[in-house]
Parts: sequence; C-alpha cells; structure tokens
Amino acid sequence: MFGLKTDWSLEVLPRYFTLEDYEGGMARWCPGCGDHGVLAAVQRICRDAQLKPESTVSVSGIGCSSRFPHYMKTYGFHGLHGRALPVACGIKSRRPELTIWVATGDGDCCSIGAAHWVHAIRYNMDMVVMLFDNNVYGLTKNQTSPTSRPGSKTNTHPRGSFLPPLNPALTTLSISNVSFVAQTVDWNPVHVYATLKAAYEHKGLSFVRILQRCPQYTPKVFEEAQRDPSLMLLLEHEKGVQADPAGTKIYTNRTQHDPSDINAARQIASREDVIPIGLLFRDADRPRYEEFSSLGADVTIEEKVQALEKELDRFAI
Ligand SMILES: Cc1ncc(C[n+]2csc(CCOP(=O)(O)OP(=O)(O)O)c2C)c(N)n1
Repeated sequence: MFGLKTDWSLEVLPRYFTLEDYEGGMARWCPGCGDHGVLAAVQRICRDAQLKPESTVSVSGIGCSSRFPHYMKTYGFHGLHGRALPVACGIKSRRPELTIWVATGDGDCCSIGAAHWVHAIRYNMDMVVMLFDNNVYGLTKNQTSPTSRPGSKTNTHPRGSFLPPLNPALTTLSISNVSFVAQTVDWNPVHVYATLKAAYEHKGLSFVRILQRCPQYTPKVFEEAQRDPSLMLLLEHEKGVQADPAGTKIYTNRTQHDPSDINAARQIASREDVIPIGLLFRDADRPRYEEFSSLGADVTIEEKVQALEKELDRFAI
C-alpha cells in the first residue's frame, strides 16, 4: 500500500570535475606576474587528469609564489619559509596515495630551504616540485636571491649583487638519486602545461624550474629572451616534453636531447648563451623513499597498541 519502497540505496552519479572544482580564492598576485599562468596550468592538468580535489594537496613555504595553495580548491598547506619540502615529504610518508604539488620560490628553495631541497631530491618521493624562479625575493620587496644575476640592484645590494648565481637545474642534477629535472618559462603557457604534465606523470620527485616574471622587481631579467626566441633552446626527444607544436614553433633553436643521458643534461643545463627548456633528465627506476617510509601507514590504532603491549610484555617479570 501507498507504494512503500523497500530499496533505500542511493544512485551515486559519476563525478566529473571542471576547472571550477580546482579554483580557490581569487589570486592576489600582481597583474603580469608569471605565477598566474602556472596556477592555470596546474588547474588544467588536475581537470584533464580528473584528479579528485580531496586527494590532491598543494604545499608551499613562504613567498609570493607560496600563496599557491590558497588559490587551489584542494587540500593545502602554506607552511614556513623554506620548509615546503619536509612538509610535503611528511604528507607523502603517511598518505602516499595523495597527489602533491609543491610551490616554492628561489629564496624559499635555494636559500633558506636549500638543505631540504638536497634531501628531498635524494628521497625522490612522488610529487611535483615547481620552483618559481623570478631571481628575487618578491614578497619581502626586493632582496638578492641565490639566483639573482650579478649587477642586480636590490635592497640588500643597492650597488648590484656581485656573486655568480646558483644554477637550480644544474645543482639538482648533481644530487644523488635525482629522477626528473625540467625547465620551462612562464610566458609560454603551452610549454608550461606540457612540462608540468610530464612532471605529474613521472613517478618520483619531479623538479621543474620555471623562469617566472616579476613585473615589480625584476621586470627586465627575462625580457630579452621573451622578445627574441632565438635566445631559447628547445629540447626535443620522443622521451621528452611533448608540447603542442603550435606553441613551440617560434623556437628555431632546437636540439635532440635524450633525457636518460645525465652528462648531456648537465652540459645543457650549464649553458649560459641560451635558456634551455624541456626535459633535461628522467630516470623512472630510482628508488622512492615513500615505499619505505609509508610502511605501516595502514596499521590501525588497536593494532599499534597490541604491538606495543607485546613488545612491553617482553620485559615483564
Ligand atoms: C624564517 C623566515 N625568514 C625570513 C622570512 C621573510 N621572508 C618571507 S618570504 C621571503 C623570500 C621570498 O622570496 P622567494 O622565495 O623567492 O619567493 P617570491 O616572493 O619571490 O615568490 C623572506 C625572506 C620569513 N618569513 N621567515
């Protein structure tokens, strides 16, 4: 009577994520800041891969670029200056199934966070690390960073910085157990997308140095390369970054580079006459520390207490 239903099961509709599902707060970066384009690329990759927002985490340190997690509608951790990588490694240790995007600036990663950078590369935990390299400390308003070019006038070096800059790609390529190093430029969204997609697909720590424009403090550093594409060197290979040719046809300067050749990668990364973009190095067979550090992550509290008590019982008299 009254057509009483006895089947209470709900039909769960398949979920399809659109870009909006990854769009967090309105980005407060300056107009013309390169960070906007990188954020858009990451959101597109998440959408194209249909990553569950609740299984995705964005982790950062402190800096303009480190505001990244606020603009992703996923889990996020806006950490301490230089500490993005230990936080990301901790997350991967306990929740290896999560997809992790790390945003770190050249100050955050190569200065205060340099020790963590070295060890995270060696740990090779599966995550994408995006180094936003604008050659300056942006958030704190114009101090020399380890990647500032000699002669850069900043608040810490008003007459121009004088030390040779650190080369982030080359440095990373010299750390043991490195498994993925690529370089791209924020002003080519096609190449940024393809590079970060390759980084996301790699199993292990993918280090991507992104040359990033800061319209406020370093507006000139990449201007020449932006205006004259012959100052760039496009790395091509069947195992490399597969960018849509329509977006890279401006680059006449190209070279075939096998990303499994680490010595060639180091030689290319050290070139100063051109800016190499593409995949410098990849080795998918390097050990990943989360395979070891996540052991036991699925043990229940009861099981832990039981194991502890069993251990303590060994000392009972
Ligand atoms: C322990 C500590 N030291 C210094 C600072 C000040 N500080 C905040 S961000 C920053 C540098 C940011 O530069 P970068 O990492 O290159 O990022 P950008 O702002 O250029 O994106 C510094 C020195 C801090 N917040 N915490």
